[in-house]
Amino acid sequence: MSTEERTFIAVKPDAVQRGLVSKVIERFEVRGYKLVGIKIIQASKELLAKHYEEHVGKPFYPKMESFMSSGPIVAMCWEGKDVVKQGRSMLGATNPCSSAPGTIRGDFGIDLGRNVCHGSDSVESAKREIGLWFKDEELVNWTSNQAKWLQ
Ligand code: FUP
Repeated sequence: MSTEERTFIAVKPDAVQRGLVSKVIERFEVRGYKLVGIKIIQASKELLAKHYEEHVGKPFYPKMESFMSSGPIVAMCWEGKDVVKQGRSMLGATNPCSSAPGTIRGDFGIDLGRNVCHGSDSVESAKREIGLWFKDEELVNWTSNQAKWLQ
């Protein structure tokens, strides 16, 4: 297991349907982060309930569950310096109406539900979410020469 910080980033069904997967990947790649896990997955209600455990039971949950299970999600694990915090700032505010231009949600998001992507909000949640979406053997430890310039 790498000692580098890792985060969980998911491209949500709206963005997969709209052909925005490569845009999200590109932003993390050009920022110098390292992709250590990626897969396309149709999320079950059980997985979503674990992922969004703090929101289960809230009024908006059924609509969000239906949206998040409406099509495939691209689940990714990215690694690098301060990637959890930087990843959140690259995503932008949760509601695309308030996310700054230049952020992923600010550039591509439609509304609070269809907000393109998810990113872990702390190192703790990142560990929990990576464990939910990936098996250990699906994460690859590799050395990027580019990363040497970014430490
Ligand atoms: P984030 O950490 O940015 O994913 O934001 P939250 O944990 O606050 O919300 C998780 C997801 O719930 C958001 F991506 C959008 C959705 N949501 C709604 O659809 N309606 C709400 O009122 C609040 C959140």
